[in-house]
Amino acid sequence: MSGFDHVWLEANLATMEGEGLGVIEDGALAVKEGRIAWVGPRAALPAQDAPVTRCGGAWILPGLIDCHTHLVFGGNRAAEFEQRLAGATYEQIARAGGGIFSSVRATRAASEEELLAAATPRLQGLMAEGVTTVEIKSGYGLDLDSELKMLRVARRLGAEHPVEVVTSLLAAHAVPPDFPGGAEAYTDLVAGEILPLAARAGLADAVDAFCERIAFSPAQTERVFAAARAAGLPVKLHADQLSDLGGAALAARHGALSADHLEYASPAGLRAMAEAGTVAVLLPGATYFLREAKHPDIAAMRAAGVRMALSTDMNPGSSPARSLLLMLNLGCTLFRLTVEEALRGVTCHAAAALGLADRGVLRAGLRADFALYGIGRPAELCYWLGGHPCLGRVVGGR
Ligand code: DI6
Ligand code: FE
Repeated sequence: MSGFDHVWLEANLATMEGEGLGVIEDGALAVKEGRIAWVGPRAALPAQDAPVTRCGGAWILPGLIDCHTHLVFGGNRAAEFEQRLAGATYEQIARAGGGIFSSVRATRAASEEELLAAATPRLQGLMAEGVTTVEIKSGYGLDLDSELKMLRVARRLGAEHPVEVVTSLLAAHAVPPDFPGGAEAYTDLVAGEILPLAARAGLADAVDAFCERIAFSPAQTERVFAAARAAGLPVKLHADQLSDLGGAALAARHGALSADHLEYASPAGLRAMAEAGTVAVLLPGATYFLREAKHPDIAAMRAAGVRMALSTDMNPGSSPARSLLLMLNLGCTLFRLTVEEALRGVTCHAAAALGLADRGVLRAGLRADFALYGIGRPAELCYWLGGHPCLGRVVGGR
């Protein structure tokens, strides 16, 4: 008799293992001590006497992973949305001291409790869709105390909810407008002080930066990455979102886990990413919300063999997207991803974008993180615009 803790039966499984979606119809999945202990066709399930959940033909997928969010922030930017509707551009608003800086002011002014209260429903909305792992970035503090405050809030969100939170320090998100010495001096502060202290406090799992004309140059980004390496932290990059600064190749050169956005990335940059194993994180919510006409070069990504992940980029300025399922639809509709690409983008490839080898696939030995959906076929997850087909989630076997 196999000593499982719990078994799910009468489910169709999209394991994401091997070719296609790794579908097992009429499958079974068994869990022991927080890990998947067995997965396969029900007919092959070993004799066992664990408690059973009958799924009535529901589909089970690996728990969804939102691998790029800025979901901790003060205030919101609905007023700027109105300005943009009246004709202002995102870059104009940013250069006039709005944009990221209005969120910085609101985030600095907010207490840890206030940030936590504002972020909680955003996180819960993702969880209700079947998300079991969420990456959360800092980047609206832009000073030591406020960046650490954001990361502490992210850690508390993970501790207080049945979801795994992974943090990225994004102190190099924007140069504070009033900063003496400008971008160079602020880069010194990030690389010399904020990053080492965040690392020492155990608050950052990775380091991110925004390499862009309105943010940090490639040389400044490299200094931040050098500090990350010294602190033993992996890196990722907001790369080539608004212009081609060679961010994709820079990320690849530094062995980044991911390079994200990539609207303007060159085919050569994408090839460098494929060689380095750097995942391309696609953020169609930002493309859509900014009405960006330039789309990431999916054909070049396919040709290069870059793994593609898909994420909300949930943030108050460029992608107030609170639904990862909606991003599946946008990824397919705007970028012409296949259903398989989109679903891998929020499971196994999203796990790779976070450097997590223990999830994203339904496989014995991995974390028992999965979600159940009341759908007839996996394509439904990409097809509906809105709606909540998620019937339940299991995180770490619970
Ligand atoms: N790129 C983005 O799309 C977000 N940050 C970044 O580096 C936008 C952040 C914001 O507008 O608040
Ligand atoms: Fe972002």
